[in-house]
Amino acid sequence: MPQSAPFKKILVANRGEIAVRVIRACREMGIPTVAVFSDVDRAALHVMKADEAYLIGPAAASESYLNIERILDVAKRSGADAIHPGYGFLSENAQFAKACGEAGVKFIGPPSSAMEAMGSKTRAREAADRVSLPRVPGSVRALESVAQAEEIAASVGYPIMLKAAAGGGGKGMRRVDKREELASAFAAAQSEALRAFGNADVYIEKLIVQPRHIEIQVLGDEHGNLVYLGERECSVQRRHQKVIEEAPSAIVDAPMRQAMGETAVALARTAGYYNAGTVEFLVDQQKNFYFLEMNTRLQVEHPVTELVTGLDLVHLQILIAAGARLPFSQNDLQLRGHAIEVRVYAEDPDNNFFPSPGKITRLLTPSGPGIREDSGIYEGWTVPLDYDPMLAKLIAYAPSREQAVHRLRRALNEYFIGGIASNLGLFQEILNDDNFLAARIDTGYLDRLIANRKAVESSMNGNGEKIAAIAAALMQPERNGNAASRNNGANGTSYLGNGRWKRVARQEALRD
Ligand code: MV4
Repeated sequence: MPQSAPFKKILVANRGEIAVRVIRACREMGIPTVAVFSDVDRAALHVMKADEAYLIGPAAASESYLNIERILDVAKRSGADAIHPGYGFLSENAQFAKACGEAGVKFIGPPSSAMEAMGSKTRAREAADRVSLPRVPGSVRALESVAQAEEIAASVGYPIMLKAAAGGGGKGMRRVDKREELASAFAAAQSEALRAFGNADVYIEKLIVQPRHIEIQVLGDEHGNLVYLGERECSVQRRHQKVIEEAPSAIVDAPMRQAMGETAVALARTAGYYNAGTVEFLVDQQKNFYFLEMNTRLQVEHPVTELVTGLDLVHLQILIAAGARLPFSQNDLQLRGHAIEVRVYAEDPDNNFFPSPGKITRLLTPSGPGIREDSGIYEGWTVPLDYDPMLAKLIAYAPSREQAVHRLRRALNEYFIGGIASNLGLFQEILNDDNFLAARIDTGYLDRLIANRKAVESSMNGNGEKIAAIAAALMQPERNGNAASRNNGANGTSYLGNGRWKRVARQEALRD
């Protein structure tokens, strides 16, 4: 801990659990915090946790959490000398980072030049080539004509992906299986990219079949020191929304970690990167890894890296932004244990994951050994429908993957959110699935699990609830005192397991 605080006051330009996470780090470092909030977030948790809070506008993010002028005005009025952007919103907006600098407020993140360099996928691929990194085969620059697209597609081989240079995170992607489909797909991808990003540039990548998504956390100071903090396995996702992340990945061994880590650091170095960043890779079934894109922010899933490295990434981000040198080198870093994070969303897995905002009438949160919960909610609060429906992250840490799974199952069993639907029940299913337990996961894993579950339901002709009740009654004698054999569904909707019904009934009886 430094003698004098690195900043006088930090403005947190975000909401929800990440704003609370940043405020906690500031409090630990003795730095006062300023929260900003929209009309619908007056009673939000981050507002209560900060030392001061300012209204910045209506619910629409474009008029509040994305409003650069309003946020910088609050920084000036409150006397904040640094801004932490969290993730999402303005966190990867190079213009915002620049505007902070011009207003004399330190942006806690990478330089705007590095954000710009990595914000364009084609520029990022050029950077990858400059330092000879393995990237997904395909075109480096934007395609200029159908003829050129056909030539490149033929040389890498079908199927291919057309991707928007300004895209990312799955937006503006299109799969093409054969030459006959290319011309029309190319035109459609261009107009889609223009509409979505204001930039029609499209490039080609070879399609990687059933890839894993594995990413490397990097951290650098403003003096040119850069390290990698191991990988995160993020393959369990749905519609480009990560659902479970873990560290380390079951398929990455020490040599592979080193190769991916050194690759990630080389890319960060060529972009003049500092502060926290993440280099994403696709990993094919032969464990070849390919650079995909770089995220120039602190990520949602940073806690799993914190747990296995023993570091506090937000503390480090703040110290780095104040000009400190990294307090360790690559050789000092050791990974220890296994961490698994689940993202708790206000959405209904039994209704096509439809968002389910509303009032939280009852909240029982897990704790105990090896459990961390990063949350932006509290009992009695109404989840607004205007933002991402992520409520909280639950993270289990244990010496091994198997023990982390057991710990996470136990914690999920303690978790109860009343009044709104959540995806808590889905995690019990995943954590009891043989493929997940054997770490046989790729980016299509969760879609297959959900499709499979739908097929089972329809084979029961809509009698699932009755069949479950009969099964539960039949199995009752063995189930008594055998918690491990229970198969719990979502809160209040059990597929099997009479014990769970009784418990939910007890909890519901407590409701207002
Ligand atoms: C791919 C791919 C297969 N081959 N690129 C989706 C998110 C975006 N960052 C890139 N994505 C993909 N790019 C090639 N050449 C498969 C995906 C992909 C994916 C990647 C990461 C995490 C989840 C995913 C889900 C579906 C597809």
